[in-house]
Amino acid sequence: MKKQVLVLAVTAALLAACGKKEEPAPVAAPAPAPVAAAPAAPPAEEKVLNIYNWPDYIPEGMIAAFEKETGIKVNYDTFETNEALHAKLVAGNTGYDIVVPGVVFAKPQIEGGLYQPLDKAKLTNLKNLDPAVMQVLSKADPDNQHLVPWAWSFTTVGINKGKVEKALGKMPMPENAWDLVFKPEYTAKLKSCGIAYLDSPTEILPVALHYVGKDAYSNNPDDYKVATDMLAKVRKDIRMFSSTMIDDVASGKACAVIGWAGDINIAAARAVENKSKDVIEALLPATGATAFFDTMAITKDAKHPQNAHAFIDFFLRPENAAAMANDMTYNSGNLAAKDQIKPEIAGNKSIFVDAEYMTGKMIAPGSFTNEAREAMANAYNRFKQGK
Ligand code: N2P
Repeated sequence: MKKQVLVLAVTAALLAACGKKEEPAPVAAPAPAPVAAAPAAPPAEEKVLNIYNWPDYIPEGMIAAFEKETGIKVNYDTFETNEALHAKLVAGNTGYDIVVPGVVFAKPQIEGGLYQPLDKAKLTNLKNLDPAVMQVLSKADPDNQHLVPWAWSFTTVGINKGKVEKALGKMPMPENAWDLVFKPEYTAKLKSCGIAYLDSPTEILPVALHYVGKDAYSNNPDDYKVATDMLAKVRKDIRMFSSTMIDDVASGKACAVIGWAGDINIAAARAVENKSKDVIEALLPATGATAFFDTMAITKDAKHPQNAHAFIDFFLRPENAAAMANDMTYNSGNLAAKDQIKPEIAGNKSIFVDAEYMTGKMIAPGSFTNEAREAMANAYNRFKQGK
């Protein structure tokens, strides 16, 4: 009864705010106040949590373990690009409590008021996080008020080694791995075994900009023109655009890709599981790759903020962060998980990247203005359509 009165009170306030003059309907008459009102306690949440994350990005069994421990039912949906998540958030009323934006997009989303600050008192496991990763996130989120890391990796070139070597014939592997996907001499050869690009303007333009000697996070549309002039020359050699290419790479449908190192490593493991002889590798290009950091954030209008905090704190436990690395080949920025990482994962330089490459070559995330993102999307679409 009490709840219904509250809902009606809110409706009445909204109507008043809209300047409507309707008489309240008889059913809306206020119910008698409860005799002794309980002291204000946070309203109990229904045992539900709605999460929106990228595909192939959570260890098997993690959701079930959380549900079992807390009795909270998790609804888990996926999106494939930052652009798709952004459009949904801007449209509003997503129904999601936790979403997982990349920091490049999280900055404008925080500035646009799309997230609520975290209640750090509820996050006892924050202490497990690597201060260096929090420092990266603070560029988008001053004082780390809204974001905690989900996972990080980098956008790079992935290859099916045997297929690429065969397609190149006498041509040696280039010194700079980006040549494989951006230089016509190479793409003309690799076309036969399949080149795949991620399907997102803000994934492809930054690495293309970097390749043509521009700032990967340039906000200048003139630079996009230089990048798309380069891309236009190889357009005919690109077999597919996909942000879910793990199986395509594992099954040999694509031999050279612009993809996420974590996904390329999953494809490598899958090829082994499938007893394929193919060796799949995520490369560390000589000129650098673009690091990305995906983060958990609680939406402004989340209906289950307490459950969201419970899930975030659960995820920050060392064993869960370790599972992200061991099962998903993604690094989660959790220092306390270190001792639980399997040696073959800890030794994989495309997961746990050397300090030298990290500081000398890896390109840190930047940010784009709304106008730049729009110009970038137009440039990318023209390129994709071959115009
Ligand atoms: C999907 C991983 C998404 C990483 N498997 C890019 N943000």
